[in-house]
Amino acid sequence: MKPYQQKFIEQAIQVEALCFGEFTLKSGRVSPYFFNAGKFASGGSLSALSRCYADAIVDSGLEFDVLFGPAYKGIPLAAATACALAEHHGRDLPFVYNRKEAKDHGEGGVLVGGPLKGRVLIIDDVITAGTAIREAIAMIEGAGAEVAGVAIGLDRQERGQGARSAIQELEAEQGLQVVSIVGLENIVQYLHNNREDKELLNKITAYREQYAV
Ligand code: OMP
Repeated sequence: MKPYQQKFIEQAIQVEALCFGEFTLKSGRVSPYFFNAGKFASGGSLSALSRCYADAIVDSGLEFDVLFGPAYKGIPLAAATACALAEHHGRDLPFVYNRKEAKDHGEGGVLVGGPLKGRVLIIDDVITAGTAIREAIAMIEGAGAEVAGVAIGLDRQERGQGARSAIQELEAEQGLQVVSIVGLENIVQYLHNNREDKELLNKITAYREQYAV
C-alpha cells in the first residue's frame, strides 16, 4: 500500500468516517462497512484527508486546469484539495463549486469560485451508482468545459446495474480517468494486517463475493 493510502484508512477509522457494522445503502444492499466523508469535520482531519487526495491525484499523473466540487460534500473536499496541491505540490490551481439552488440576486447563477473552463477534475467522496457524478459532468459540459477526470476517496468496487462497476461504466462511456485514494481491496488488506477480526473479514468477503466486480 502507498503511504497516502495507509494514512487515508487510518484517518478514516480514527474520525469514524469508515465504520463497520450493518448499513443499508442507496442501492438497498446491506453492507458490512460504510464511508462517510462528512466525518472529516475538523481543520486537522480535513487537512490530512485533502493531502491524501492531492497525493493520489499527483501520483495518477492526470492533467487538469481546475477542480470542481459538486454540492454539498464535494465543496470542502475541492477547496481543501486545492490548498493541499498548492502547499505540498507547488500547484496553485483554481477551484469552483455549484449551488443546489440558483441564486437570483447579487452575482446570480449556480457556480461559485474560479472559472469553469479548460480541463476539469471533479472531486467527490464516493461513487456508488454514479448519479451524482453524472449530474456534475452535465453541468461542466453545459458550461463548455471538458471533464478531465474524477477523484474520489473510496472505490467500493461494486457492480452497478450491469456486470461492470459504476466507475468502469463512467470510464468506458465517458472516456474519463477515475482516481481513487483507496479501493475496498486496500481496506481488506489493512484489516488483515492490523486487526484480529476474522468475523468482520468474513462478512466483507461474503459481501464482495455477492456484489464485487
Ligand atoms: P451515487 O450518487 O449513486 O454514486 O452514490 C453516492 C452516494 O452513496 C453518497 O451520496 C452516499 O449517500 C452513498 N454512500 C456513501 O456515502 N458511502 C458508502 O460507503 C456507500 C454509499 C451508498 O449508499 O452506496
